[in-house]
Amino acid sequence: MSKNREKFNESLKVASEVLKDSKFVWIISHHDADGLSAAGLLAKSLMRLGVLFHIRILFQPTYSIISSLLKSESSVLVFCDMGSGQIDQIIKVFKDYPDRRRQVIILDHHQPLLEDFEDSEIVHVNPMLFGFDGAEEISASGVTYFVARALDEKNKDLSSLALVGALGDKQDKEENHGFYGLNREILEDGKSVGAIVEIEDIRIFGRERDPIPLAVEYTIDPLVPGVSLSPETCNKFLSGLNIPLKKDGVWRTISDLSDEEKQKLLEAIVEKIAEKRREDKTSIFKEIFGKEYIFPQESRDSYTRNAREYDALIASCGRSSKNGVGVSICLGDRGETYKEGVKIFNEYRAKFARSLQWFINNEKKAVEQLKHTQFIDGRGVVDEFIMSHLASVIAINRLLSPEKPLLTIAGFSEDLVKISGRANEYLVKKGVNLGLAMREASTLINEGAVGGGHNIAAGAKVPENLLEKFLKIVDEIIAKQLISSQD
Ligand SMILES: [Mn+2]
Repeated sequence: MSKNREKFNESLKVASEVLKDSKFVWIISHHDADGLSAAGLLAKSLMRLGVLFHIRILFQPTYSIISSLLKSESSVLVFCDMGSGQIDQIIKVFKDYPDRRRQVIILDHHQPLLEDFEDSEIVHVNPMLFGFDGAEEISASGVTYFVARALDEKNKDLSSLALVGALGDKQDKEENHGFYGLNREILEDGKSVGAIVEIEDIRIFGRERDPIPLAVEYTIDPLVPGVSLSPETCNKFLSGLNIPLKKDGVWRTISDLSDEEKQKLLEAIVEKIAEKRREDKTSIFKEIFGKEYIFPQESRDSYTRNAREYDALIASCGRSSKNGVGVSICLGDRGETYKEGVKIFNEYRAKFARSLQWFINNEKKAVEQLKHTQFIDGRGVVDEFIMSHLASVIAINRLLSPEKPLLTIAGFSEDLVKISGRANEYLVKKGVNLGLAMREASTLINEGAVGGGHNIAAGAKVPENLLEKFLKIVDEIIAKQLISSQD
């Protein structure tokens, strides 16, 4: 489908006009970094309009949640980062309860369930309807940003939040970790009003703020084998480089280093990764060097000054079930709530580092091999939200064989387990579609299992007593996908 910008703009205009005329708006959004930034961005633009709002952060909207939300007094409901996959449920509630018909706006970038339907009370804003790539070039925060910009050009300063959301959904897909398409347009807006500065540098967490040893120790994207996660080995590694780590008794940061010193550090890191991964150094270099996005209005010591750190901060709030803190930070709180967010982030970071260390120490024992898949059972060791994050970090750093999809298992509720699946581009090319496999396996075992997602990343929730059966069926389905794509 070719890109139709005009149609996309029309849908933005309709949404913005509905918002302008409203008195009270319910914002319903997702609990990940993209969802939290989208909610904050919309709330901020409504505040500027003088429109009252209420925010509810969800994991997934079900029929009963949608139905109870539509019961509320408010005349307008906005779904952010969700809704396109639940349009059938919204229409069903409208049909089942005609008195609950309300004006609904959907600001989403996921695959739409229904593209053609007639209902003037649903404004569907999704760039995928108009030929744009919702997986890589625009997030829900980006869609929300375009609505905010249609409301008032002055909202261009909110472009920074839109990029935080895009990073939350891993949309820095250009080779140098930059943005393309609609996200790039948002970036240009941000630059034009001085809200965003784009630079190229070593991509190490805390580059403007943290003492160098701390920054290097906590680097996990990419992970520096034998250096990250351990203060002792990290200090040893750094002292071998002969780079002064303090100036006048004060810790230096990555951004304080001279070009020569940076080069030295960069080469040493690439060397360390190359020892473990046996990949060519140019491609490793490309992983660790690239675009950074700075928000100059934020103070130098704040996590919210760097887009990637902002993303990590609010994502940790979502993963720790502290959505309110995440949204408040997006709304601009840099006082007490911000401090609470930093505390949550530090606790999360330490917990995550322990889980990653657990995996690295136990790799052989932790990973079980099936014929066409491999899985890690983290029940009782790693909690649900950390487990799916861990699956991503394992995949990014290629810590396991790329020849088989990885499934991770974590406890979810009393009798349900949560399964996260990660494939890679190589497997997708060979015919693997994890989303389909998870959905099919859930349908086959029936009895309370649900699953689905994208070809490369998917998830399922399965009754604990059927886990073994589920894994076996997924393995068989993957085998079939591999064979049928060879024909
Ligand atoms: Mn999203």
